[in-house]
Amino acid sequence: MTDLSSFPIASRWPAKHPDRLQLYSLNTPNGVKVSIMLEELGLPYEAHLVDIGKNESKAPEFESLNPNGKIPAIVDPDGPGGQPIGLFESGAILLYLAEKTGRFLPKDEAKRWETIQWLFFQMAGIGPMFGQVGFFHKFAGREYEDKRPLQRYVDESKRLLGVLDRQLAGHDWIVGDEYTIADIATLGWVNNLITFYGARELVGFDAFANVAAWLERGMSRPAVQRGLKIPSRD
Ligand SMILES: N[C@@H](CCC(=O)N[C@@H](CS)C(=O)NCC(=O)O)C(=O)O
Repeated sequence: MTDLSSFPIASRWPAKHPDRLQLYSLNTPNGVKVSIMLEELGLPYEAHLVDIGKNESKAPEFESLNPNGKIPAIVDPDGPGGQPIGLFESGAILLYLAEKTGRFLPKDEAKRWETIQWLFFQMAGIGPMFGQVGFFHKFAGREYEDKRPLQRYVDESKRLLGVLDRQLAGHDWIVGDEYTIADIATLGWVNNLITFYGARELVGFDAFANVAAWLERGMSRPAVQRGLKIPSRD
């Protein structure tokens, strides 16, 4: 029986199956990257809901795993050398799971780096910029009289969608014919922008035909549909 007692997070969110990978998350655009990946892989895992609306990601037990106080985070009882490992930052977790399983990261060296490049594009560009659109369009920032911050992030998001649209021209997935962690990282964010954030018209989404077709392709994957709901509040 695996012992997770060296991870304080397991005292607040106890494992029913300590031999399975433990996911601490919520089904936000960053959270679902990991649940989609785990669903795609079919790895046994246990999902724990961390309610960021109740500041649970700032609890000392959570911050003992992620000092940055944000979901998602994991503990894999079967980490390197068979020893447990804790990880945070969704991009790092996707890379870890891809390397562990040999899936969703191309074997070809050049394609592998291309995938990592587009994963970083999501982490450094799409996520932060779309997130600001959410803040200024849907959440507290909506009330701000000065609309320039909203406009800045809308313009930047449109620009990023244009970059993605050109990259997707002529093929099904971000780095070509292979579905990779770059797609897994990006699908939830694009979906969230036009659904939960209600920014479809604001960013002129329908002008990005390649992105729209790619999103539809991604959303038709059963693992993506399942991952988008894990872990949910209800
Ligand atoms: N770069 C981080 C970002 C994680 C992140 O921003 N998570 C949000 C939810 S999408 C969060 O936990 N927010 C709660 C808070 O900031 O208190 C990652 O990709 O893992």
